[in-house]
Amino acid sequence: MKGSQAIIKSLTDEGVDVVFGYPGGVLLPLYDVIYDSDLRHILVRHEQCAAHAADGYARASGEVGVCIGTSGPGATNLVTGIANAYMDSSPIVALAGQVATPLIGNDAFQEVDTIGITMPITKHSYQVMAPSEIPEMIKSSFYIARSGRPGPVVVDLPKDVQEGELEYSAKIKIELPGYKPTKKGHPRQVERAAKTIMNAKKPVILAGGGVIIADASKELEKLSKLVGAPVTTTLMGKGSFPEDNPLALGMLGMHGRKVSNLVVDECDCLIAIGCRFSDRTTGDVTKFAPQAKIIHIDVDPAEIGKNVDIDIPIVGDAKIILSHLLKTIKQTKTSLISDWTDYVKSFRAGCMPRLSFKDVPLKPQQVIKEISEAITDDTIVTTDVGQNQMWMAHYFTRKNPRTFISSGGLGTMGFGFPAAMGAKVALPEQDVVAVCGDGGFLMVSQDLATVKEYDIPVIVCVMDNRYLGMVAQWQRLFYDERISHTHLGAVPDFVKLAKSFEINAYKVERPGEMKETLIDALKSGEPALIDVIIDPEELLPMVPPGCGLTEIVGEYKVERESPDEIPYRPSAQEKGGD
Ligand SMILES: Cc1ncc(C[n+]2csc(CCOP(=O)(O)OP(=O)(O)O)c2C)c(N)n1
Repeated sequence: MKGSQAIIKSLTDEGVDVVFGYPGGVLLPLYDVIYDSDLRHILVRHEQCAAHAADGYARASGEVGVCIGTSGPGATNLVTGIANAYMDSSPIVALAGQVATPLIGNDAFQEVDTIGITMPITKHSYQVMAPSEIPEMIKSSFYIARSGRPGPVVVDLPKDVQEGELEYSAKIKIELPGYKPTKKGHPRQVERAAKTIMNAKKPVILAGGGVIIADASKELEKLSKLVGAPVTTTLMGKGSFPEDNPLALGMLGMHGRKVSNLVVDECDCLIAIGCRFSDRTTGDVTKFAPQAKIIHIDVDPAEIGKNVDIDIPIVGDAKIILSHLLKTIKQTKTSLISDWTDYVKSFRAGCMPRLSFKDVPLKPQQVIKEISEAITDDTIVTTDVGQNQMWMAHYFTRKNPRTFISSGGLGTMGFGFPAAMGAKVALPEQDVVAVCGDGGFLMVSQDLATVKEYDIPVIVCVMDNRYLGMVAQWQRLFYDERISHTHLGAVPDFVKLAKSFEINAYKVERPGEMKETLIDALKSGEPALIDVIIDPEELLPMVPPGCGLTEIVGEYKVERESPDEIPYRPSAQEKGGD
């Protein structure tokens, strides 16, 4: 068969039934095969949206998402989405067209060095130089993208390789010397961790996105219950632990919940699972969890000790390691439920943020409260980047994994809407709502055409403050309120913009309107945009860059109980355990 046919066959053999793409000259052979294949191709209106949609598809479903872009500008337009997937460990395969092999290196029309550009932001990249390499390279790409710590893989496809002939054999053996992700944690390390947890008086769990990727939420809940440890999460870990559990503290870090930041400051044992201790999570690392022994469970050995010194590293799959840890702790038969748990629960109850406001323009807290009332626990919510994202991370609560999708590591404005599109394509039975800022949404608004043409009923809520809100917030707090180039002005009218794409659109301005409008929009079964006019002056409390987690500025005063007031918790040994 032809190389282009082998590409499609390899994709369908991997179980791919949908791709997000945008064609071009060097992709003509591939698109000619797509024309009458069973593969569903969604023509986005910008390649960046193809990559984000593939990423949203992957995060919602746990399956590899696929995007396609042509050589040169098509490939460079994919780059932001690839980097975004890389930073957040999301499994996507990006197929990029390339000029014909004899032209590579000639600065041919629409030639860029896609492999060179994407090498630092991919888990792996392949340039296919002969048609016969296609089946193995595509199979390997999917294996690499989804195994170990997931991530993006680029496959660079020269035009003549797509046109050439090969013998396709269904029996493909992949050989990846040196790539053997560790799954089981080292038993001695697991034992050491179990002992440390048993001896801790004030344990806390920090759950990252790795818990969701490893499908380890049940094990996480069991561990929290067994040892009485409260759970805080990173942005990526939101949804890994039900936030209605009295031991759920919410997000940690720069824009985290006060209770999380103070409890991590006080804990004597931090069990970090599937997280990478980003600066947004830790604040000043020299002040991070100063009293704690830190246990770090992660599938990627490169993360151990990268940002924070670790006392007990355990490399492997979070689900497998947590099961092992649970078994080891249970064998000691010591009750670990402690006064610390009660203390944290009451501290948490005293720190719950206020969400009800009657103000006009609307307070984002009120909007988020109404969004929460309009949706179910299964609704997938994506966010964009900026204040809208941090408000959602801070005030909005989630119970289930894979229901909160946000751009964590790269912080990519323009992610929320196309990611929602991808999530909806992956899971059409689930409601999908994107919460975006006005600046970020405008970066990708052309893809309203895509959701219209393909009837992808996502609801976009534009938090319309006419500012690049998060940057303006920093200008207000740290640059003497000198609002330099962050005011967006009066255009566009988002309702008119949506209507020009024949998308249903609503404006929300008063308390009570958001809930009703969102319920109606979801019921309609059609894509919709809700333009939510919010207070442009609203600030979220935060830890200034370079400060420790307790140095919160903004709305809250830091009122810390003295550590002496924390009830004493006898160690396992003192209780007669081992
Ligand atoms: C592509 C990109 N460009 C610039 C930034 C820097 N940045 C971070 S937040 C932000 C403001 C976002 O404004 P908006 O989308 O209106 O959301 P808001 O903060 O008002 O909720 C900017 C410019 C970014 N994160 N991504």
